[in-house]
Amino acid sequence: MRLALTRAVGPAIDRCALTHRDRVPIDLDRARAEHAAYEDALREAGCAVERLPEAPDLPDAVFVEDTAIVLPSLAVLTRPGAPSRRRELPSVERRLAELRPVVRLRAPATLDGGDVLHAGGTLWVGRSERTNREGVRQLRDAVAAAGIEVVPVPLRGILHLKSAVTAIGERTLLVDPAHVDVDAFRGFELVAIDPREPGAANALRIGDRIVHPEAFPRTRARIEATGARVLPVPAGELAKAEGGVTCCSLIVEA
Ligand code: CIR
Repeated sequence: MRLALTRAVGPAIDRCALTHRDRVPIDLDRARAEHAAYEDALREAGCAVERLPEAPDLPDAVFVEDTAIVLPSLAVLTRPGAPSRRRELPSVERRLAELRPVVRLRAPATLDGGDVLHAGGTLWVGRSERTNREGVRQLRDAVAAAGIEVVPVPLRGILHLKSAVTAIGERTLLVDPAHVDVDAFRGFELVAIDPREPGAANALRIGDRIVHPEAFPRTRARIEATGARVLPVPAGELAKAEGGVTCCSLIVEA
């Protein structure tokens, strides 16, 4: 079974953390409708969707991806780079501890799950404003026993690594070369986003399906040209909170 852990969009979303975007009003009803459509896409991709407890006073709690790295043999609870987000962790830890042994990152480490791309048996970790050197080091220690390598990747002008690179196949990555040096990913087949669609590099691969924002049809055509099957979803309101499709779930192979 494949489980997708999500969390409802909370009423405080308007007070979300922002790094590379200006604050604009977020329509809560529309954001909730988008989130429901996203959860439907997760179900269509074969996931059982389970919501974590609501966290109405935590603006960014819908972006559950940042709180943990879930691997087959363990889960690593992160220490998000934005201090406002650390209160999201206890409810995630409680649920993950029922599913996997959980290892915690500790201060002074900071690391957001959005910076961690699991591809080709390696964890590629963005060195962003949210993820520091100690975060990379502690993650490397945590997964060494599982035989997983950790490779840091420099970023330019973007929140997280997975805002710029995501997996759309076993050995195929969707990339935005404006924000990451793609030479880091030699050995993968690289599909660049359409340059008229900034933000299109964040895709969520679940089995043979790719959940991807419907606002990027040109990039969708490039993904489909690889033979992948895309599930387009509305994602414009949560994008105003600097969130994408990977951010809103933790996928657990149960
Ligand atoms: C934040 O800045 O932390 C949130 N407003 C957005 C987090 C998006 N998460 C992700 O890309 N993994």
